Amino acid sequence: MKIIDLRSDTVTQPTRAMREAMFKAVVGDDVFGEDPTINALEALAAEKVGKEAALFVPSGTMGNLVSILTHCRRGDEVIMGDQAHIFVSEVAATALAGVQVHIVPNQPDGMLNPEDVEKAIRGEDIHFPPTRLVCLENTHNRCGGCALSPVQMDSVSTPVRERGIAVHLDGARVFNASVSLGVDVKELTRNVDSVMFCLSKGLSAPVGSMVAGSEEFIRQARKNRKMLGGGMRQAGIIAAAGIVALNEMVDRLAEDHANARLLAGGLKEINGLDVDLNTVQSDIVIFSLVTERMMPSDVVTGLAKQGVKVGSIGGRRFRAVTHHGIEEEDIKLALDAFRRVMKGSA
Ligand code: TLP
Repeated sequence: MKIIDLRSDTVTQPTRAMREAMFKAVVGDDVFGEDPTINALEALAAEKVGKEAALFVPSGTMGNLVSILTHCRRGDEVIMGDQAHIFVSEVAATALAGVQVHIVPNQPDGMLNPEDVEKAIRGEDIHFPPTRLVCLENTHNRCGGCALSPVQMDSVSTPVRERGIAVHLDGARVFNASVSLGVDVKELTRNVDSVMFCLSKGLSAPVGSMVAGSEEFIRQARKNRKMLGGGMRQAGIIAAAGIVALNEMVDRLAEDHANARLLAGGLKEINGLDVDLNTVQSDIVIFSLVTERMMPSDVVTGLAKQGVKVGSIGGRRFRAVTHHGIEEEDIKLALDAFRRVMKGSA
C-alpha cells in the first residue's frame, strides 16, 4: 500500500541533487569558522533574506531560542501570539532564556492586532518586566498556514520598533509566505530585526534552519548557539543540502500550495468535515470534524489504515501538509480515502 504522509512537510526526503552535493561537500571545523560549505550557506541565506549575516542552526526550535537569547536578558518580557509555535510547541524553550512570555490573541489569519500589542508593552514601573521583543510568525502554522502580507507585518513591526523594541520573525515557512503572496521574501523580512527560517520543511533539506540579522546580532547568536551545544564541526555535509534547498526548491512550493487548495476544496465537500478555505494560503490545511458520530481518533486511525497519515492538533481539529513528493494524484487518492472513512458518518 502506498503511504501518503501528510503529517508535515518535515517528512520530505533530500533530493538527488542534495545527496550529490552532500557527497561532494568540502568541509572543515565550523566552530573555527573553517567550513567553506557552511560559510557559503550562511552568506547565501543572509543575501536571500536581505540581512547582513546568517547562522546555520540544527533546528527551528534552536534558531528561535538562540534569537530570543540574543535579543533578551533574564527577566525580560517577550510578546507573541497565543497560537505562536514558540509558545505552543517549543517545550517552553523560552524558560531556558529566562524570559517571560506575554501572549496576545492571534487573529484567525495569524495576525496580531497592533492595538493588543501596544497594550501589552509594559510602561515604566518598578513592578514590571521590560518588554524587549515581539515575535511574529509567517506563514502561521496553527492558523492554517496563512501568509501575512508586508503591510500586515509592518502594522505590527513599525510601531514596536519605533519604541526601541526588537521584532523576531519565526519564519519557519517564510518562503511559503513569499511564494503564496508573490512578493520577494525580503519584503517580509525588511522590517524585522531577526528571522529564523527552516531548510528542512517544504524546502526538503534533511536538517537545519537559519537565523539572520545584523553582523553584531549574528556574532552574539553564534556564541549562544555554542552555549546550547549547537557548534557542529564538519556540518558542511548537511549545509550542502541547504544550499540546494535555497537555490532549487523555493519556486516549486507553488505546487504544494496548489495541492493544498485541491485537498481543502475536496475536504470541504465531504459530509462531516469542514475547512475554512480562506486560511488555505500555503501548504497547510487545517480541517475539523463536525459530526458527533465519530471520534477524532477514528479519523486519524481510519485514514492510517488506508495509508493516509494526517496529524491531530487538539480538539476536533486536524492538520494535513502538502510537500515535495506529494503529487496531485496522491491528493486525489487521499480524498478517496477520506470519503471512505467518513462515509455514512454525517
Ligand atoms: N513545526 C513542526 C512541528 O513542530 C509541529 C511542524 O510539523 O509543523 N516554527 C514553526 C512555525 C514551526 O512550524 C516549527 C516546526 C518550528 C518553528 C520548529 O522547527 P524544528 O522542528 O526544526 O525545531
